[in-house]
Amino acid sequence: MSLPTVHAADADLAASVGRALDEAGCVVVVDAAPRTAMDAIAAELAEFGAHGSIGASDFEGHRTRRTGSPLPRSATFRSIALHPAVLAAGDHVLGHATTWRFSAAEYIEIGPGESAQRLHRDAWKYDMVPFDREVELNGMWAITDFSEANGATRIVPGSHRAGTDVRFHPDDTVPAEMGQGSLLLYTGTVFHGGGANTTDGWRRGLSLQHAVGWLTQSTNQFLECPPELVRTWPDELARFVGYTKTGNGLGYWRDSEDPMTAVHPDRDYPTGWATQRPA
Ligand SMILES: O=C(O)CCC(=O)C(=O)O
Ligand SMILES: [Fe+2]
Repeated sequence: MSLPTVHAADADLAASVGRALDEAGCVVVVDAAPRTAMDAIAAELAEFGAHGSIGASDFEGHRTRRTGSPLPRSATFRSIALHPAVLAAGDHVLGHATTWRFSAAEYIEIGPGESAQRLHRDAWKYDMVPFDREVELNGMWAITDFSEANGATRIVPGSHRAGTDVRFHPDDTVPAEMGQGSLLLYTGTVFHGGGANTTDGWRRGLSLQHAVGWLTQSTNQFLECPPELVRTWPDELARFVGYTKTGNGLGYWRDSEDPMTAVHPDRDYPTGWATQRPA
């Protein structure tokens, strides 16, 4: 099985993305953003690379640099975090929940000589609980071109349907080869892993995680994106990073207040536990 691809200019992008995710659990959205946007993200994050960790574990990679917190650090990433393909995919896969939201993003630079990452399901992070539905919709922006040789993410299409005891072999994988500016989207149950980099260049990607609102986010968004920072962002982005009520009585603060009152104390928001879907 090869990876389904949809062009970002597809007249019915949401339906095409949804169909691919149903069938394969993954899709490559071709030319989802201009190459210049990818170069801008790389430039904006470059100064933080020194803080990125190398060699923390086999899983994280000993020749792989991971730089966190791209939302507050990259204005260009903020401008595409709510990309129509991401919203369509999230609504399709996680629309069963009252809300779904951003969970984390990480700039992953796979260096020369890195070996392939162990195949995994991202949703395993939730203590391997065998959820009866998808709880994550994740992705990877190609900040550089992704080739099999430079470590393109390897995916097992269709593995979202496999039972909890099934494991896959690297031979079962397909490299998500894509040009700079394309976007791989996949559900939390799809087996995948970073590829081996046999070139002398770096494979740079911006990994995305989104989850249903009733699960803890991977990175603590309220520390990374505090109210005084989020105040300068569009409301829909503030909601997306987590300033929203969700479920049946989750995410409010103080006296049943909407967390947006912490972002905009001058505004009135309804109180109470009821969820307001993000605008
Ligand atoms: O770098 C990649 O291509 C994938 C990384 C990944 O799947 C992860 O760290 O969970
Ligand atoms: Fe992963």
